[in-house]
Formats: sequence, structure tokens, C-alpha cells
Amino acid sequence: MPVSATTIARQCTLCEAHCGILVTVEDQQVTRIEGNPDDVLSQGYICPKATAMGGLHHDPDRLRTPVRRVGDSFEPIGWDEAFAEIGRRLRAVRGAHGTSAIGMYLGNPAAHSSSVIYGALLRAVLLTKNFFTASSIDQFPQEFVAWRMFGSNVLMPVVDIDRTDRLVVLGANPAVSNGSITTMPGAKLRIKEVRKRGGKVVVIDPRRTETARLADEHVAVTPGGDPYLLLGMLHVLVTEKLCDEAAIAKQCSGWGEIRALVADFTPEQAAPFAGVDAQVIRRLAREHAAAESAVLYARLGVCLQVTGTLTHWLVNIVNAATGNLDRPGGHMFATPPIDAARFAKYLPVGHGAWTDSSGRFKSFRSELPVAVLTDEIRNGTIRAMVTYAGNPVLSTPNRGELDAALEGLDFYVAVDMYVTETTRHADIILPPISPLEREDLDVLLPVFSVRNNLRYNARVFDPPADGLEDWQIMARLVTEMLPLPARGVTTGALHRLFEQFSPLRLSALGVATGPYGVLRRGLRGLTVGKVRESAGGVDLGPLRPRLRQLIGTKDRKVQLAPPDFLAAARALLDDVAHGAQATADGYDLRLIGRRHLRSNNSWLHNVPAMVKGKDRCTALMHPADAAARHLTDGAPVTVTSKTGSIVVPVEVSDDIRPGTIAVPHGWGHQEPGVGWQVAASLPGKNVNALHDPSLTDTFSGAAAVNSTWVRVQAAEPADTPADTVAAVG
Ligand SMILES: Nc1nc2c(c(=O)[nH]1)N[C@H]1C(S)=C(S)[C@@H](COP(=O)(O)OP(=O)(O)OC[C@H]3O[C@@H](n4cnc5c(=O)[nH]c(N)nc54)[C@H](O)[C@@H]3O)O[C@H]1N2
Ligand SMILES: Nc1nc2c(c(=O)[nH]1)N[C@H]1C(S)=C(S)[C@@H](COP(=O)(O)OP(=O)(O)OC[C@H]3O[C@@H](n4cnc5c(=O)[nH]c(N)nc54)[C@H](O)[C@@H]3O)O[C@H]1N2
Ligand code: SF4
Ligand SMILES: [Mo]
Repeated sequence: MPVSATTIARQCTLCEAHCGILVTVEDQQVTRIEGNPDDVLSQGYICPKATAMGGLHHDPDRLRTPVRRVGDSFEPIGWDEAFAEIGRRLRAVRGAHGTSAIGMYLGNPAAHSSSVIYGALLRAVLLTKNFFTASSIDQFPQEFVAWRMFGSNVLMPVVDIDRTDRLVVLGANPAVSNGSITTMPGAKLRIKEVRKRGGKVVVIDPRRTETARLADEHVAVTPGGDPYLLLGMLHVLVTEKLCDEAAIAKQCSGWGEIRALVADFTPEQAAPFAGVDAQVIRRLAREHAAAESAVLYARLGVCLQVTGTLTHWLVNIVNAATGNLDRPGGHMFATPPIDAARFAKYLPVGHGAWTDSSGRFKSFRSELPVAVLTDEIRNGTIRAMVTYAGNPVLSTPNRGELDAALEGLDFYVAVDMYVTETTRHADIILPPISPLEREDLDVLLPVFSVRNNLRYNARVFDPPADGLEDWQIMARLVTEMLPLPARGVTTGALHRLFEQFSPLRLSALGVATGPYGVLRRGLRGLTVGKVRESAGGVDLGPLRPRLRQLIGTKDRKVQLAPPDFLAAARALLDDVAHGAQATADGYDLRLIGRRHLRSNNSWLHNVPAMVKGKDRCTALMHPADAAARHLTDGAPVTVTSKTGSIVVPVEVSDDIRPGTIAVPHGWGHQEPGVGWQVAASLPGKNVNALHDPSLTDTFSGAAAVNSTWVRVQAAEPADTPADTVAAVG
């Protein structure tokens, strides 16, 4: 190593896993990124995306200064000028049309740094009803279930993968995603460990995924078939007396209603709806009950469904009924250094405090589902937008109409480091400094981590003199939007005040007062200094049972049988009784999603090392389905749904269940004017053009993108890749 090289330990902040990395820098250039073996959570594991942290930092297309749109292009503008103009324009919209005329969308990476605290402050100051986040195309159903069953939306249980004897993965692909709402870097190794210690791993997924390849058993459920499968399993657990009645009596209320619900619903009835043999359903139930410890881990595949809430509810019931809630090896709750869950139960969550303008969608924990964003802009309810770390044009179902809607806004400000499919419509884009220039304390993800821990993110590079972090940008926007008597005078004072309360300082205060902090534990307590000095964070031990301390329900019991959930489940059972299998005229395949190890939602496609090789945006199709349509591997096909159509190559593989196709999201960068030039040069189409925004989880309103009806045919030669997104009624 040359003398000038330095190596700095921090985390890769690209996804929830937050793996520990060692970044080597020579002459201001990142020359190596490797796993940090001392990291208390990831223990040296990284995925191929980690090196993209360097690629992003050095990317010439990454914005370094604020830019203002002039005609069809962007020109640099100073920060002060930018904030002054944004303030003027946003206040004008608010003055003319009211607070809710300003919409705000907060995307996924916002939740990967503590800057999000200031995002929340801006949201509060805007006072708008039109607040959206990527949560409503992500974990909304899980939060909804947590709120109703445990009394707080934060109480989404974590899978104790490192101690379980039986891991059943339902609609998740942790071998690629490294887990979400269960932070488990190196998921692949953790899964292998379950088997090494004699445990079993089962994957229930319409596709034989990378995770399924590591498992003892793969059950190819039909898309959307999971609630039937789970109800069938519950029937077996109840009728064969396989439940842990003592645990249920101690922890739960409503068990009688669940027993009654499933009493007559046999696996034989469930089988055709689940696409799984009755005998397999019976065995899954018996083995779940027989294992020393067992846990169902469910995620996007079942969450982003019309039945998202219902399915997560049933998942939690199966875990609780077999005595696996709040015990090692089961579904547990972390004890993070800032114990958000402990206090979240005292905050009102609220469902239906307001609705969208159509009255169809209710707010949930003070936000509306992103499914209505496009319509609210189109019908004039929203006149101006603020987006922060999001790319909803590619990441949300919007019939391809969000593009034009954003273009028609009175004013739009984006906080992002790229000119994306979304931000290209902005009047002003405000770029934060690069992740490697930030210093941070990882206080959010320990809430969902498989071990209690606290880790520190050191700066690798000094930020440019005029660079701002996301939180500083948010703080400046906050001051612009506060009703101040003398704007010029007071904003300066406010900025100085906010600098005193940086997220890092607030986090340090939270840690000091938290369960491991010096205020509780005296001098031996956890401090930011100790975390900073550590080689890879501080390990705070395995998860500990603590439901009694956390639960926020009135009777302090887990609510197994909320009446509206029960009614929805009965409606499903009625469908079965009437043999009403879901069908859609003219469409014969179900479309599901797919993630790739080198891709992260919509935004890593500008790092050359992440996108080399063949086109990944393919439609995965079973050989029998391909043969029936006379399609050969690699041929361009038109995938058509009720809302749109795209042309992508077909990839023929028996990894996928017949009747199902899988296409990844986050592609389709060829829009004119986007600034990420590598991405723009790639093939790939926006699969969200096919998903119907009006199809949402019944309870939370989260987008349902995992069982969309489509048809597939060989692409006509005229379907050039350039004109593939067209509404077809
Ligand atoms: N490499 C990579 N990692 C990522 C991301 C990424 O884009 N790329 N994104 C990050 C983010 S933001 C998140 S939220 C997480 C998501 O993490 P995961 O939920 O683990 O990721 P997915 O790959 O979407 O997994 C969903 C699985 O559900 C299956 N599925 C689809 N429909 C059904 C169904 O009806 N029933 C069942 N049982 N299964 C079904 C799909 O085949 C797929 O395997 O990943 C994070 N990590
Ligand atoms: N069909 C389908 N659609 C899906 C999914 C699916 O499985 N299927 N998955 C959904 C899921 S789980 C998620 S989380 C969403 C994600 O949806 P979004 O959050 O809307 O989109 P991302 O693709 O994550 O885009 C992130 C944006 O933030 C910018 N960015 C990155 N880091 C930072 C930062 O530190 N600060 C700022 N200010 N900007 C930053 C990037 O340049 C990019 O423009 O997509 C969802 N969409
Ligand atoms: S799994 Fe990959 S992308 Fe996610 S934090 Fe770890 S290294 Fe980064
Ligand atoms: Mo996500």
C-alpha cells in the first residue's frame, strides 16, 4: 500500500443491511472497498454493490451544486439564491392555494441516514395533507398490522435468524436483498448457518430464488396465494392441537375468533387457491409447530399485494400461535440504543384522519398512499412538490402519467444528487454531499437489526466548503417555510440554532438517555465516543424478550382478531366456498417483481461496474409458457396489462412457476434530459407502467405490484424500444 493511502471504517448505506466497509483512499481517489471483519453486525460481509459507494462518489454525473432549470436544461445556481427562490415560490403556492397544495414525497434512501429527522421537521412545518413516502410502496401493510396487533406501527417484529431452528421465508429474497425490516447483512451466510446447526430453511415463493437455492425446501406458491396457504396452515395447527396454548393465553387476546375462523377451512380447500398441495400445507404447519423454535419471515412478495395487511396479520398469528413470538429463535423486538418502539406507542398513529380528494384513500400515520400522488397533481389538489431522495416516476405505479403531471406543476424542488426520470421535471435541484462525505450515527436501523448494536459512520472525504448535507438542506427549507416576522433577520439566527441540534448531536443525546446510555448506566454506559473509537461498532447482545414492556394495546395483549381483519378473511373464505378463482379477461399471466444483487431500486445504474454484462430487465418465463407462445430465450416480447405495455427480452427458465412472469423494477432510464448518462444508455423498461395504481392493499393503501394480470406476446418489429410505454386502456 503506498504511504499516502488511508483506510477508513464506516458502513455502506445503500440498503438496509448497512454492511461495515473499509474504504481505502489514495490521492483523493477510492481505490478499494472491502468488508470490515470487525463490524459487529456484518462481520466482513459485503455484496458487490458496496464498491458502488466509490463509484457514486466519483461519478461525474453526480450533481455538486444546486441547479436551476432553464428551458430543457439545468444551470448551476448558488445556494442562497436557490433557497430564496424556493421559499418565494413555495410560499406563493401556499398563500394562493393553502398548505395542502404543496405535496412532499420522501424516498427510500432518506431513511438510511439520520438526516431524515429534518425531513420529518420539514413535513411538520409544511402542514400538508399531501405527504407521501416510499413506505406506501414498501412496508405500509406491515406497519398497519403492527399498529393493530401490537399497538404501535413501529412494532414490526424482527426475525431472530441467528438462533432459529426453522426459517420459513415467504415472499422475500434475503440472499439478494440482505433483508429488510430485519436488518441482516450477510443473509446468505446466516441462512447457511441455520442449516449447519441442524435447522431447516423453507422458501415459499413463485420463483426458485437465490434464497430458495440455499433452502431445504422450495414451495412454489401461486402469486397472491399466501393468505389461503396460511389460513390452511392455521386450520391444521388448530384442529390437530399443535398450538402453544399457554403462550397464547399469556400473550394474546382473540384466539377464540381465530379458531372459529379456520375451523372449517381445510388445506384441501386452500390448495387450489394457494397453488400448493394440501399435504404440503399440512406438513408446513406440523413442522412449524414441531420445531424447537420456528419463524415465518415475510416481506415484499406478500406485502405489496391487495392482501398485504391480511397476509402479514396471518404470518404474525402463525408465529404467535406456535409460541414463537417474543422468544429466541422466533419473532422478536430489538432493544436499540434509542428505544423508539418504547415510546412510539404513546404517539397517535391515526388511520383516516383525512383522505385524498376522491375520498377513497385514507391517511395512515399522517401520510397518504403514493398510489394517489399522480391523480392529486393532475386534478390540481397539489400545485407544488418537494421530493427528497425518491424517484417515484420509476418506483411507483402511475400509468406513465406522473411524468407529465410533474411537468405541469407550478413549482417543484427536488433534493437529489442526480437528474433522474423524476427530478428532470424540477425547477430547482438541491444536491446533498456524497454519502462518503457524511458523518453519521446509525440510530435508525438497530430498531430492526438481528442483534442489538450501535455503529458509527466516519467521513471518508472532507465535504466541499460549500457542500450541504440533506439535513442542512431540509433545515434551510424549514426556515423558508416558517411564518417569520422579519425573514432576513431571523433565518440567520435559526440556521445557527439548527446547527446546534444536528442529527448527530440529537442522536448522541438519544443514546445517552437510552437503555444503554450514561444516564442509565453511569460511566460504563454507551457513548458516541466509545462507538467512534470502536473498530466496527459496539455489539449490544442478542435480541431479548420484551413484548410486555413494548406492547401498546389497551389490554396489553396481542390483538389476534381485529374485527375488520376477520371480516376480510371471511370474505376470502367465501370466495373459496364459491370457487371464485381470480381471473382477468384477456390476461393469462401474473406479473411479480425481482431484485438483482447489483441493482438497488432505480438508482445504481449509473455506476458502470454495477451494470456491465447482459440486459437484466428481462421477463422471466417458464419454458411451458414460452413454448405456448412460440417464444425463444432472448426474444423481445410485449408485456401488456390493463394500464400499459413494455417491450423487454424474455428469459426462459424453469425457476419460475408456470403462469407467472417476473420483471425487475427501477429500469427505463431513456427519458430525454436525464442526467445519468450511463443509465440512459442502458436497455430496460419501467415495469411500473404495467401496475395499476388503483390496485392497493385493502387496509393500508400500499401499492399492490405482485400479482398484476398481464399477457405476453412476441414483440412486433414496429415496437421499437423507444416507444414502448403506451397506455392501452
Ligand atoms: N440487491 C438489492 N437489494 C435490495 C434492494 C434492491 O433493489 N436490490 N432493495 C432494498 C429494498 S428498498 C427492500 S424493501 C428490500 C426488499 O427485500 P425482499 O422483500 O427480500 O426483496 P424482493 O426481491 O422484492 O423479494 C420479494 C420476493 O417475493 C416473491 N413473490 C412475489 N409475489 C409473491 C407472492 O405472491 N407470494 C410469495 N410467497 N412470494 C412472492 C418474489 O419472487 C421475490 O422473490 O430489498 C432491499 N435490498
Ligand atoms: N414494481 C415495483 N416497484 C417498486 C418495488 C417493487 O418491488 N416492485 N419496490 C419498492 C420499494 S421496496 C422501494 S423502497 C421503492 C423505492 O422508491 P424511491 O425511494 O422512490 O426510489 P429509489 O429508486 O430508491 O430512488 C432514490 C433516489 O434518491 C436519490 N438518492 C440516493 N441517495 C440519496 C441521499 O443520500 N440523499 C438524497 N437527497 N438523495 C439520494 C437517488 O439519486 C434516487 O434518485 O421502490 C418501490 N417500487
Ligand atoms: S448488502 Fe450490499 S448494498 Fe446493502 S449495505 Fe451491504 S454491501 Fe451495501
Ligand atoms: Mo424498500
